[in-house]
Amino acid sequence: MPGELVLSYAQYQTVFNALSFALASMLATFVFLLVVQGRVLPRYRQALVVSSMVCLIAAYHYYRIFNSFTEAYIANDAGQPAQAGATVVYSLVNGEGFNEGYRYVDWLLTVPLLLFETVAVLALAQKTRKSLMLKLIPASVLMIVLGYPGEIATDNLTRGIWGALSTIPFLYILYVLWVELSKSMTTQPNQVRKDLNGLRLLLLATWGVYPIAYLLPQLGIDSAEAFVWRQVGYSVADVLAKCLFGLLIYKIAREKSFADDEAFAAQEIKEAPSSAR
Ligand code: RET
Repeated sequence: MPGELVLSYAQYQTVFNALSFALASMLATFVFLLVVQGRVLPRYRQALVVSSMVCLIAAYHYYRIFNSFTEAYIANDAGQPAQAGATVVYSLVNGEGFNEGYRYVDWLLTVPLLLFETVAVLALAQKTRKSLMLKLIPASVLMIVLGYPGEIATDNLTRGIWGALSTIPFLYILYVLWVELSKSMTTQPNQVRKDLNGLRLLLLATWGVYPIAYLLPQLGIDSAEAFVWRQVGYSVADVLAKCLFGLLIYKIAREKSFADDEAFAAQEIKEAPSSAR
């Protein structure tokens, strides 16, 4: 049972700080992506709006996850000041379990939106876009819905079975995205092509962290350690997959705006100090 987890002072602080870091990153990126809307052509703005929505949705969920964590674990020496290195341990308060469900609800909303923004920034023909979304969105919902029963399972066999089922749509999404991004790369300007390649690698590297973090309990790692590293893994991967990814989408949208419209590029370059180009 997760209720039996006991965290050391350092383990508690590690999770606390990882969640706090993720919350701050989501809020800051949300504001940034809203403010820079006018720095790209209108046809790319939807990708940026969706990207900032992803960060706001995630910020809300990180706030809930953070509260759920601090309410679920209390110091066993409540009342005395905690000190680094002291033998303070934190255990779950009965009945106030840590809710892992927030992450899955978050992914259920943000993963389809992330896929949408990726396809939107490519500015493909309407028909191609639609057929891509029809493949990617159901697959992403399936991936998350199949992962959840395993995440809250208390035995490794159940966890493994749901994890394996969830991996099928996961691999399908990566395959479709890889092929589509490669196809559209051939028709893009040079710098955009480089950035799309970066986007592709970032996607592969960060999305790959989720199944690994999920697998930790299966690898025979102590359950408190597995819990801590899973929280850190999911949080860092979320910051990369949402914030860094959103910033890269902005960079691509801006480069494509410049390539599409010389007058816009000239205007922007005239107004911006060289450091902001
Ligand atoms: C689960 C269950 C185990 C198997 C796999 C998983 C994949 C999860 C992924 C989540 C991606 C989330 C993102 C969120 C950012 O907003 C569900 C952990 C394959 C890939 C990108």
